[in-house]
Amino acid sequence: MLLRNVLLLLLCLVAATPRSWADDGYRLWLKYDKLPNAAERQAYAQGMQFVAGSGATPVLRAASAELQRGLSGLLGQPVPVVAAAGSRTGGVVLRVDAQANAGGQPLKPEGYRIVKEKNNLVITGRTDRAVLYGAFALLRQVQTRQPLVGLNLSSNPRINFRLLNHWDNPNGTVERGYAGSSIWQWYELPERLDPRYTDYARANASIGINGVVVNNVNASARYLSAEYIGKVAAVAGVLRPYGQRVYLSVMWAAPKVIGGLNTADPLDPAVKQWWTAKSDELYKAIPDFGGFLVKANSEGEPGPQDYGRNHADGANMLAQSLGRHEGVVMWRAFVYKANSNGDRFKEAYEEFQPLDGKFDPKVLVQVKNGPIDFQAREPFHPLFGAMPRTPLVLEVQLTQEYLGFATHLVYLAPLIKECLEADTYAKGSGSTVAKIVDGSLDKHELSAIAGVANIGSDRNWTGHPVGQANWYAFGRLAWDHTLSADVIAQEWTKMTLTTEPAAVRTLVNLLDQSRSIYVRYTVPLGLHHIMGESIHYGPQPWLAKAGRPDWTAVYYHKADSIGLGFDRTKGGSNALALYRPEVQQEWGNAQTCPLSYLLWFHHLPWTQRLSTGRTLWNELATRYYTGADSVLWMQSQWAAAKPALDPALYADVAARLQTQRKEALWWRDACVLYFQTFAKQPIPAPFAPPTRSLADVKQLVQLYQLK
Ligand code: BDP
Repeated sequence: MLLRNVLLLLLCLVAATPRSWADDGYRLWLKYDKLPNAAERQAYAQGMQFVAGSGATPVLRAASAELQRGLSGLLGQPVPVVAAAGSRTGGVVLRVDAQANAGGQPLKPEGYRIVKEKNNLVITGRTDRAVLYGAFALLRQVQTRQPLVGLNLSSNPRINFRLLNHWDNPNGTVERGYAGSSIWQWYELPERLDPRYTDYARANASIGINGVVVNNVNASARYLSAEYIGKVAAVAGVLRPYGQRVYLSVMWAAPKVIGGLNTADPLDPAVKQWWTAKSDELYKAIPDFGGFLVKANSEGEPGPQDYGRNHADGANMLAQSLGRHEGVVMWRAFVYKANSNGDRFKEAYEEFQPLDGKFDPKVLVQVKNGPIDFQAREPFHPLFGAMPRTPLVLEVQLTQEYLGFATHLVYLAPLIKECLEADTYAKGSGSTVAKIVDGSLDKHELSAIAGVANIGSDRNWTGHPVGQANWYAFGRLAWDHTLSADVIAQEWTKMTLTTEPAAVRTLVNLLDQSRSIYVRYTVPLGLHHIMGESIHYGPQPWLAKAGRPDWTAVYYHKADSIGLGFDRTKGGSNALALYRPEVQQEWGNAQTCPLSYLLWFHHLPWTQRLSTGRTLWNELATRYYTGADSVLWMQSQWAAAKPALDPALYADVAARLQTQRKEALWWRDACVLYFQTFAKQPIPAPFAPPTRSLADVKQLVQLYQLK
């Protein structure tokens, strides 16, 4: 009796206790918490009483399991999975249909359609993967609280290969990773499969990512050993039901390092044979292996040039080694010669553009969004629009190497969109980077986009909770680059943070502004590459000596007593000549060049009057000051949303914003005080000069360089 009473009491206590654990961010945007409004839940539940049509393949089983999990959570009642709908109606039906189409147009293999049919919601597509994407799209509708009445939703991906690139090493470190260590536990694989791999795969599938390069582009040959192929195959097995293939970054010299050959010359028959055998071995273990990513003859990595061959020789040999297998080779164009004394801006173009038309049909060339290296703002890479006969992969960086690590809140969709929407004029006006990347401009079958992952072993995956928005936004843009940064921010906010309308508006505005604010207090007016040496954190505009001249800051900003900026017009390095005349015309003239790119292309006098009415010096100082003060505005916006936010999550971001403010001041003071030594002008009113000296700030920065 006593025991029964105690048990009863315990039960009551459990039932009465409000959810007491903090939101640790692990569930990302797939939270599936019960919708707050009972009438709304009721309305959804009427048409979602069961999930049917799931049994046939692992992918369909994954889709129905996700729907069951998601809908049960959101609607607060069990939603059973049944084998077939039979005569029942009022449920969600999954259907693979080889004839599936939308509005009379055949769907692409991964495109889906959700339509009402006899009181059921039918998710259809030509493949099970299409249905999986449709399932997540339906969940998104409910998560973002869209009405289902009259729902007729269809969507095709615009880009074929939508990949995350992990810069993860075999020892568990992540190059430029700021969210803990690697999620891949290589030492435990293949025997133990961390449950986290499945949650990772679910998250990727929910945004349409269909491929994962598991290892760093500065690759270890170890991944190509029989032992590691077994480990990679185990990971592939977890990702497969979620529509994702694995790819490997390869080390060019692998035939020497692990193959016992004395050369890695792509034209050497023994080398070719080695790669062919290796590809066969890979496909035996991983029948849907995606292919290779290669960083060659770049930053000290080996490559075909070591043998007097060019990038096409290397890429083509590797592509041919894939033989009858389905995979592709993504060959990176991130190269800049050793001992450059010209303009690094031009180097990738000079090496790759002449190779257009010389690549095997299975090769794609992977190009970073800008010509230097993932700076907070770059003009689009001039290779876009200059290699019409080669499919180009757009590579963007989600990990915030140059954007404040996991400390600064920076929503990256505006950066990615800026590049995608840039007009190359390759085939007249409207030849955007997006149309080059999705293959539509030059009629390529293959198309791909890659995001350097910001994911690690941190419980919340990305370190900064808002880093999750960048993973999310990348996937959504990879699927459909016409979506706006704002719409994506709304989706993510509602799914991840809150659906309370006023808070959503505040938070979305905060996300939308965050990248331009970061640019303002770090690299305004087109300054670039003035960050801390090697770790790439904090300001170091005075950096004048490094391993190479183009690793310094002074190489890029060229401050002197006359003015500031890199002259890339005809009178300077003439890098502008790599762009089409329309672009040259706009950017080549300091009067018409957008202020955001001004110092990328012009060396202007401190006293030059800009379109804002201020002189260059005054505008520069104004931007540093207003940029740093905008972080106060960011703090106030975050605080305004507090009542709608999980308390632990609120506190986490609020604390990071304090660091961000501190470091924005640090950037401001470092840059205005340093550039003032050249401009020799006062800080313009109404701003007060920094209270610390340049020497003070330098000392701070030096600390970060200490090992
Ligand atoms: C640079 C990173 C370096 C990468 C390189 C790359 O600093 O760690 O290896 O890019 O993309 O931005 O290969």
